[in-house]
Order: sequence, then C-alpha cells, then structure tokens
Amino acid sequence: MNSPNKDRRLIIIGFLLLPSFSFASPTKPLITMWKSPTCGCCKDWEIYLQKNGFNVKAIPEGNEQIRIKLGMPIQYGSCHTALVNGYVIEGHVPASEIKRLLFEKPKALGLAVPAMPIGSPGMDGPEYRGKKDSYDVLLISANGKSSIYQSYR
Ligand SMILES: [Cu+2]
Repeated sequence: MNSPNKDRRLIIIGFLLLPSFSFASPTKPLITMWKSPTCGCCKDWEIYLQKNGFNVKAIPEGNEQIRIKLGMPIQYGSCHTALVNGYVIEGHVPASEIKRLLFEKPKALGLAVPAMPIGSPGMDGPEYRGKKDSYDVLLISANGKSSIYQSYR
C-alpha cells in the first residue's frame, strides 16, 4: 500500500513534468515592430500577427529612424517597420509571406508592402467596407532591388 507521503511526492513530480510537455510545441517567432503610438492600422496589424502565430513586441517610437537604420529604402516605406529573425518587414505584410520567408530563408533584406493598400492585413477593418486594392508583397534584396514575392489581386 502506498504511503500518503509517496503519493504526494508523485503528484509533485507530475506537476514538475507538466510544463516540459507544453514547451515541446514549437515556439512562436518573435517579431519586433516600430510604429507611431497613434497609428491605428499598425495596432490592427499587430493584433493580426498575434492571431496568426507570432509574438509581437511593439515599440511606439515611430518607424522612420529605424527604417533608415535597417536599410529599408524609402520607396518601399509604410507606416510600420518590423524585424523578425534578421529580416526587415515593412508595412502591412501578410503573415503567410512572413512564414514563407522564415521557412525559405532567402538571401534578402526582407519583405515590403509599400504604402498602405486597402484590404491588406490591418487595413481591412469595417471602415473599409470590404474594399480591396490589388497589391504586391515585395522581396527586397540587400542592394535595394525588389521582386514580386506574392501578388494579391
Ligand atoms: Cu498602416
């Protein structure tokens, strides 16, 4: 017959082991984003990323300085700039292309959706009444050239 002390020990060991099982699931990639503190569509993109498998750290200090620092050319500029696993992500880039980038690991600076196309993630709130602009997700190379990574039209 088990002693109550031994039962208690087994329960404690069980609880100690539990967290290791939950840690076994793949961890979410951390994406750090710089945005203006008053940018609503930036906040919507942040929430969208959290819902789509990312840990998001938002830095509300604006994105113009960091965009220059990270080497993202101004012609691809948008309202927020982010960094994930060493890649620069400019603007309202869909989560699926960020995941594809992290999977394929191309030699590149990162991805950009220039300006703020209506219908892109974070630019798709009720105020836009389902309107969708065509836009391209651009792969930006280290020398600043771009190629189409994915078209949405
Ligand atoms: Cu925006």
